[in-house]
Amino acid sequence: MAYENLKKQDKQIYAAITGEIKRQQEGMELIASENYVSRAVLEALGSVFTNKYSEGYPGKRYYGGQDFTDVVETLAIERAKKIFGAEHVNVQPHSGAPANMIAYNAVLQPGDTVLGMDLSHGGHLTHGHPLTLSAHIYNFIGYKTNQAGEIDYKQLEKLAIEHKPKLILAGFSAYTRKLDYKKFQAIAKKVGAISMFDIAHIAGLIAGKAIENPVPYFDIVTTTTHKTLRGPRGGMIMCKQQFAKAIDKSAFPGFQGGPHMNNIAAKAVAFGEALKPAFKTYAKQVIKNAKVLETELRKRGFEIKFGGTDYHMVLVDVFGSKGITGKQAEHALDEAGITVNKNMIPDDPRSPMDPSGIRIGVQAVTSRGMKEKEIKLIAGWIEEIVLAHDDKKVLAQIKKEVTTFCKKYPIYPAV
Ligand code: DSN
Repeated sequence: MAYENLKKQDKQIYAAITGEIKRQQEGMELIASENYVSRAVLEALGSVFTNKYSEGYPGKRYYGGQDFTDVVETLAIERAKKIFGAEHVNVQPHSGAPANMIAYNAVLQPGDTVLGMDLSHGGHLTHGHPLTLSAHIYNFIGYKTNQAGEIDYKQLEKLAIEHKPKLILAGFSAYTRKLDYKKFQAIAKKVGAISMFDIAHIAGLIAGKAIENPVPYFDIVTTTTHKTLRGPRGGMIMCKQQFAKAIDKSAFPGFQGGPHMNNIAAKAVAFGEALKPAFKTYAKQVIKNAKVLETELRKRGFEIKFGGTDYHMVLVDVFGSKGITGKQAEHALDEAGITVNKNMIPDDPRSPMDPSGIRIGVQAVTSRGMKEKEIKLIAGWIEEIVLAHDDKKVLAQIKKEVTTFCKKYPIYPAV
């Protein structure tokens, strides 16, 4: 990638960007929420659309000069509708947290009750964690997983009947099992609640038809566009027609100002990619790779939470399995060139800053072309690193091996 102007004008930022390119090329990226966008997506992101204000929606803007913004936003919407079969799509949310806030604001009044999944059981911060703004405005009640590690639908139903929530929220950032859409929907219907699913982690698996599409089942579906969906950093909301006006009004003028049209152009490009047959192959390979990782780690004595994975990631109890904390494991893996994040496990006896688990996702390495054979090697490295977590020499040696290996799978060749 050429950055000639930047190189001349701003050496510090140029150095940081080229350093980051090198880091991404040479490192093994296993954070479950990251991916590599295509060059075409990068070009759209870096386009002149960043210069343009376009408050409003296609055909109904507050400023002039919208000939081409309307083209890209309409294409993004139409492509998203085609991928997910959505009745209505809003592509303006800047990211996942604002998308959720916009959705809440569209259908809730301050003080309304929401049932959301507990963070330590695999939910997400924006689904009711006390430190978030939404938790200050709405009354969140958390549901959990059962002993078998699956969503406890009985508890969910009991809580729904007891608390009569206005909204029941599904979605997860670490939970790895398939959701029973019909059961979830039936509980929402029984108590007259609106149903919402935050599919941020699994949007690409749905787009690639590797798992069933939940969009027809739920009233509102929010997502980010940059995880398994492999688009630019951003958010999106899909909903049934009856919520369309409320969602659009809540996004603008309710919550955001001008949409980031360079980002929306990049979303449109990524959605175009997700509609191609190659994306189906990718999504299926992601799940195959995650299954191999689960099996290989289990063979090596790691406990996989939730009883396994149906998606792109596994949650591993490193403290329970190997006696090192999630933070220690994250640091040791980092030193050896493998990036993951420490993560709470259900009912974690440890703290969020030094929890028992690590979360490992394979969607980014799958984008680099890694398959079952490579995943087995990765599992072997993870074991070696965890066992030798205190030994700097061993970690440095593994880093050399990981770097050499990653260079064989270039993310952006010939930078
Ligand atoms: N940070 C994202 C994740 O890692 O799941 C979502 O908040």
